[in-house]
Amino acid sequence: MANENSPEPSYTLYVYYTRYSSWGVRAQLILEYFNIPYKVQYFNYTIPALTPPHELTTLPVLDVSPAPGAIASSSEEESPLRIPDSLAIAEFLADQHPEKNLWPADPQLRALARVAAAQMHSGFAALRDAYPSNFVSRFTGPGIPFPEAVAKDVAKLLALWHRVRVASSKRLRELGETDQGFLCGGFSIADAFFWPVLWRLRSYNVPLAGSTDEARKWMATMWNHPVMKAQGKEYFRQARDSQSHFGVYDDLFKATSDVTSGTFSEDWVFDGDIA
Ligand SMILES: N[C@@H](CCC(=O)N[C@@H](CS)C(=O)NCC(=O)O)C(=O)O
Repeated sequence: MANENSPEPSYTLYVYYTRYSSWGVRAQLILEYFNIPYKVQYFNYTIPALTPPHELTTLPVLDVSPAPGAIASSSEEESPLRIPDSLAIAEFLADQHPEKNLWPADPQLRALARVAAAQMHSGFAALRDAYPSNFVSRFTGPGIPFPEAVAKDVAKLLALWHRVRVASSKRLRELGETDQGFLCGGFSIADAFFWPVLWRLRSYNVPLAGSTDEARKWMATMWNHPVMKAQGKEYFRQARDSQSHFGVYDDLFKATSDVTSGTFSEDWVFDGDIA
């Protein structure tokens, strides 16, 4: 907690417009959910004036400036700590704010959450490649590709959410703790890591027929939570600014006659299915 004796460092998040972001949005959601103050600068690599400077090679990047009053003896020491990876950002914030439990406090739940986040961080390549993150856009129709590798990733994802929810509910019962319905009970880094995947399922009208009640309840918990709803509003706010447009993603199926391209309404509600 910030106080006179331990002033907080200040955070600046550099990200592509988060309405399309699959990595940076995780860091932003963690900052937002846990109410950690930060500044944000959005970039757009399709508009020359809005591309990130060369020293920001991959985004997201979190710059951590020393707390006011921290004395540095040279300009080099005054430069911010630069963290260019969403998982490393999440871990740093968890270390920096232990009282906020960015990871679950219980070691067993924490292990479940870490495994889930690690799987998302390094897996699901077919799903990610096929369906770029795009919060506002809605694509429907038989022309949306659903190759076997993507179907396998979707099945794996739904099974992972089911498995983690079942194991967490059991552990929370053993501990006598309230289950808030997130992957490991309370919202954690693990949930943030899957947030942009939820949009992918929504944007590309992915069938959820293989999902269990547990997996669907988790999806509903995410979609219906006020913080995630507020973030949704932020993505629509970005969409009203032409500087945020990545035409390449919005026009993905421009040449495909059996895909209808549109946008979601801001008050869309998850009712257990996407379509
Ligand atoms: N593992 C990284 C992946 C970041 C990533 O691939 N970022 C993309 C944008 S969403 C990027 O900057 N790509 C440009 C590049 O790799 O040069 C993370 O989690 O932060």
